[in-house]
Amino acid sequence: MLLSQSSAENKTMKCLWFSVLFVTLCISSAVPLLSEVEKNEEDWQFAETYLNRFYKLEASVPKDTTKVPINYVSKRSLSDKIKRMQEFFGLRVTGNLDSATMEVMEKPRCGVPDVAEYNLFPRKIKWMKNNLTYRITNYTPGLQSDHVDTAIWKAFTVWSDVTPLNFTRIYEEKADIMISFGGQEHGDNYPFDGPDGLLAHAFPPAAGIGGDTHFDADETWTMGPNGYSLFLVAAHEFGHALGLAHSRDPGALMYPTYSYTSMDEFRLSWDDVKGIQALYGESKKMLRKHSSPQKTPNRCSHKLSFDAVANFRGEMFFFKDRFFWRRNAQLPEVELTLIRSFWPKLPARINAAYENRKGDFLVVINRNKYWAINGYDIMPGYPKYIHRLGIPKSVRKIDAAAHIEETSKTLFFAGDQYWSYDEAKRAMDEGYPHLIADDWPGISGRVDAAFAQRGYIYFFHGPNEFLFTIRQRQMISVQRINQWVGC
Ligand SMILES: [Ca+2]
Ligand SMILES: [Ca+2]
Ligand SMILES: [Zn+2]
Ligand SMILES: [Zn+2]
Repeated sequence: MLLSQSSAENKTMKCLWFSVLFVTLCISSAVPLLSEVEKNEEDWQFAETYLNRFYKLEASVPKDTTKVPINYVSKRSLSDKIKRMQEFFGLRVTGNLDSATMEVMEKPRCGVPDVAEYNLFPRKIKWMKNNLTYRITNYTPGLQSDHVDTAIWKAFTVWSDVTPLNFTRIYEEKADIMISFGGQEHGDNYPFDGPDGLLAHAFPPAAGIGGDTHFDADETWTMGPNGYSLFLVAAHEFGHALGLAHSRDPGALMYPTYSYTSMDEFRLSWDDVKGIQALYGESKKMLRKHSSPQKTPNRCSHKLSFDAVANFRGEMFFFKDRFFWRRNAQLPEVELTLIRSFWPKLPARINAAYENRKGDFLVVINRNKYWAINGYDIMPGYPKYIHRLGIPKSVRKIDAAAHIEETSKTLFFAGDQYWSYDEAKRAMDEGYPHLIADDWPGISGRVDAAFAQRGYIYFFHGPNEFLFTIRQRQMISVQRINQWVGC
């Protein structure tokens, strides 16, 4: 299976080295990502990345970057870039991410990774003082003023917690960071665009307009998951106001696209902390425990382990911490994505997952609850408790799950035991649990993740993967898991 995947990858790679005009020939076999028609968050993120990489439209900004705000972009403002890209390829110019456009985008993206970054600050631009002032000059109708004050203050503490920076609010005269809500043209010749699209922008550190941060007054600003979290967008914008550019780390606050986390759950990533400390140094203050930075998993780490592994609609998903890697045989790059950017309502982490192919849904399990997912949607009625499947209530956490298509059985692993659930009969098989070690000789104790395919079952434990035949229960190979995620 691995062999056929890599030969498909090789073919794709070769296509890429021909001129762009041949791209359409190579992509005819490209499989749709998650579903045939809908173009959603993932597609838009993908397109945004593509356009920034291949259509360096930001290059048209003036040399003096302190006079140019950094836009926080979501969907609509991409449409102009898409139009230019469609013109170039002789596609129908719609400004929409239609299938033909997506297909063309899918190819070039694979072959030229990591070229143009979002680096809008070629020089180190920073404040030459650690005590900065801010002023909130107006409010937005949708959000109570004390909520705005809280969100803004919390957003500053994100950065003051990890640096020697102090932020003091003032109520009159000019502050270093002037904060305002404005709709459309709001006085700086960088108009906003109504709901969605541009959300906010901030000017890099400098006198005058430098550091100033503007929020689009036409957005639905909130303190929670609906609309846009003012706290999250403000924390991101203040990163720019302090001199940070965008990050390519999908776990970073300074990643260019918006993905919801609650104010209480929020933590900076190591990438953000490294970035800001490179400018201002470390904090002398005690790091608050909950604010210690989060790491983004490294696919090449010798200590890499997976939380859960599942197939879904022909792609493989490897869950790790807040993220998953997605492996598609047609795409040479294995992409790392935040779980929440796909499924904002899921818990931040997943313990086990499996595909129910007949039902065409993915089941993800966190502790003793499970969710059924169809594409980007959580199916109604979830989460449910695993005890409803017949697993004893004493089991508080499922470690791994694997669905065997041929027999319609789903195996649930917890500790050193496992259960076999008959999906056709919707009942637990008699005689379970069994000890994992009894039935799968060579596996001692628990497993991190498992998945089954074409008569084989893969167990993951720490950095190793154990491959068994399902019928004979015979171990065939042991391998490092890094190869699955492109290392
Ligand atoms: Ca907008
Ligand atoms: Ca697991
Ligand atoms: Zn930004
Ligand atoms: Zn502005």
